[in-house]
Amino acid sequence: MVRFIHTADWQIGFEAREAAEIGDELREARFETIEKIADVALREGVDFLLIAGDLFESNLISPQTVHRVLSTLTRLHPIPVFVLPGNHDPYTPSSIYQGKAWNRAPDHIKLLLEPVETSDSVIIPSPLYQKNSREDPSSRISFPSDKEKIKIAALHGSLAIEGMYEHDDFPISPDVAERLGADYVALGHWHSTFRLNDRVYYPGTPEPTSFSERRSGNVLLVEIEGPGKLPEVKEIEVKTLTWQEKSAELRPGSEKDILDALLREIEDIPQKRRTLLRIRLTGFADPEFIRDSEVYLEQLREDFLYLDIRKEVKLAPEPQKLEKIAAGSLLIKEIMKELLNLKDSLEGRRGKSSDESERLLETVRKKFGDHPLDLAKAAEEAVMLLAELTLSHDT
Ligand SMILES: [Mn+2]
Repeated sequence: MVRFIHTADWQIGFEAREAAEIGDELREARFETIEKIADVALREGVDFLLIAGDLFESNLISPQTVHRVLSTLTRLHPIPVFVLPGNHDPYTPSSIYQGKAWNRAPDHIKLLLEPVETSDSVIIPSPLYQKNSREDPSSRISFPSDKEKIKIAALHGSLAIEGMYEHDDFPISPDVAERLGADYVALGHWHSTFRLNDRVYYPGTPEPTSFSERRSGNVLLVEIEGPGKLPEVKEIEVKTLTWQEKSAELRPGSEKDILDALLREIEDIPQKRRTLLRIRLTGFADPEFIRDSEVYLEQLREDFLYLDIRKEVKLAPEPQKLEKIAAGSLLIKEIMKELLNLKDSLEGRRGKSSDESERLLETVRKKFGDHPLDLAKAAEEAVMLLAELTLSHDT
């Protein structure tokens, strides 16, 4: 039986490009989080802690920072800590793992360059030696067939799932567990917790690094009864800060209701001082409303650790302006009329549009946006965009 914590992507020394002003707080939060990971490991009495790459943000981390990480990991003694070099901290001649600070690590902290064995398991790593590669890191390793131990592979890279990886980002074939005959494949690199199948997992980064992460902030507690048995994997939340994105699509005429609903949602967010909030406004609104909304949104700034307001709202032209534009060109007038008719008829009988309007709308959708479920909205947007294009062309 083996029981261990699988984690990765601690990114200690985090550069925090997305929220640079609070970089220090973000870097500090990571230390708070790794202390929590140590607490979990001690509380659960695990056999070892496995860090599957990118413990450090880069190979240029200060000796003081390295020392701080080592003192947290020293708390685990004598529980072994296995550290795999990832693409952020590859094992190069100038690697952080070849530096003086790291070399003072006590013996229970072990760099995974070669296979290691515990009483019931064998861990085969594929350490990274560079920042990018088209080679599958799992292609370099295999398990000895004579071992009657639980087989664990430690890899850092991107599962080669169509649309989810870059070709030079250490692509890992999704059949990795079957191919290696591994009981468990401990992956690192993706920042959200992700289960590919019973035997292949990403724990994700224990401390979020971006608004785009949907499922970060966890470590995995893995238990495997014996060779060939299915792992039992439990997700444990350890994050210190929360990155949240709230968005609303404004519609002319109902901007206020939409914004109010958004503000109520934001009001309900717990632990605001520990939250980074991004508000994204899209759609159309009149200029005065956009100015007013700024006042409301700015008031939120002091409640949150960090606030990023993204206004991607397009100005909604006044009806008179639309008429004026239409009067300026017969062609535009015709197109607008067509689109507005279409919008009206679609709003009148939602979901029962004729083949002809479906075809026209299909063209509109391809050109102007992706609203497969709301054809009337697509038509309306097309009118707005047409007006906008014509306006900017005029001036
Ligand atoms: Mn990585």
